[in-house]
Amino acid sequence: MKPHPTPFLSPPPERCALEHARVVVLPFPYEGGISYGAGAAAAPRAILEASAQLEFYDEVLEAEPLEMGIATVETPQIPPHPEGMVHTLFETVRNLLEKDKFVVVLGGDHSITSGSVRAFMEKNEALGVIQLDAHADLRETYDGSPLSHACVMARIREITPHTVQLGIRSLSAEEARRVQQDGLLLSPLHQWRQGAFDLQEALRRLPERVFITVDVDVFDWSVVSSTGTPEPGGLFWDEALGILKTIFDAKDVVGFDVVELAYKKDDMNSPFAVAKLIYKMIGFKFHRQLTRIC
Ligand SMILES: [Mn+2]
Repeated sequence: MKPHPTPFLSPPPERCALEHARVVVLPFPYEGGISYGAGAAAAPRAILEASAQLEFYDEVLEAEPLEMGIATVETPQIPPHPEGMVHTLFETVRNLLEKDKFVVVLGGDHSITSGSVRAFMEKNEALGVIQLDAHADLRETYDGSPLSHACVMARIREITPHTVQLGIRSLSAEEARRVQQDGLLLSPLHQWRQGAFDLQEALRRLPERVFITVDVDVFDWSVVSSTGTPEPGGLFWDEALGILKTIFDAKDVVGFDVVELAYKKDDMNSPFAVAKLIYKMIGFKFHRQLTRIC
C-alpha cells in the first residue's frame, strides 16, 4: 500500500510511516446513490487538507495522540458498482487489519460502511456497531438499491445483530415499525435529550469489541453544515465528544469511519471540524498509552 501524498495531520515522515504507525487512515471517496446534496467524493481530500491545520497536542489529554504513529494510505481503485465498491473496501480493510492496524476510514457516502464492518466481523468473534447519525438507515432498499446509503444499517444488521443507533431524528414509518418490532437499541434524539435513553445499559448489551460509524449529519449545523442529507437540531460539539468518550471508555473500539461530509468550496469549518473529530477519537482510543507532556 502506497503512502498518501497528503497524510492526515501532515506530520513529520517518521510519524506517518506505515510500518511503524499504529493507526492507518484510509480515504475512500465513493459517492454512489446520493439522494440529495452531492460532494461526498471530495470529502476525504478536504478532511486531509484541513487536518494540516490541527495541533498535534491535545490539551485535554495533555499529550500528542500522533505519538501512536498515524499513516495515511492511497485510496485503492474503486469499482463504480456498489457491490464491487463494498468488496474493495472489505479487502483493503482486511489487509490493514492483518497488519494489526487501527483503521480509520474517511468516506465517501454511508454505503461504504458495510464493507468495513464485514472485515472487522471476520477478524472478531463478535462485533457491535454503534452508529451516530440523523437517519436510521434501516430501509431494505432505497431508489431500487439495497446498497444505497439509506440502507446501510439494514445491511450491517445482516452481518451482526448487535447495533446501537444514536442521534436519530429522521426515519420512515416502516423503519419506526422495524425498530419497535425487532426491539432495536435506537435512541431518537428527542428522547436522548429528555434523558430517556440509557446509553450505559445499551453498551452493556453489546459485545466488548465495537466499530463506530459517524455520519456527520448527526451534528448540529453550527458544527458541520455541509452534508448530503442535512437535518436540523443535531448534536453539538461537546455533546458528541461526551457520547464518544463514554463509548471509548466502556468498550474496546476496534475502528471507526466518518462519512457523508459534502465538500463545499466556501465552507472551511465543516472539514476542519471533521478532521478534529477524527483526531479526538484517535486520542480517546489511545490516551492510556500516550506520554503525558503537560
Ligand atoms: Mn445520515
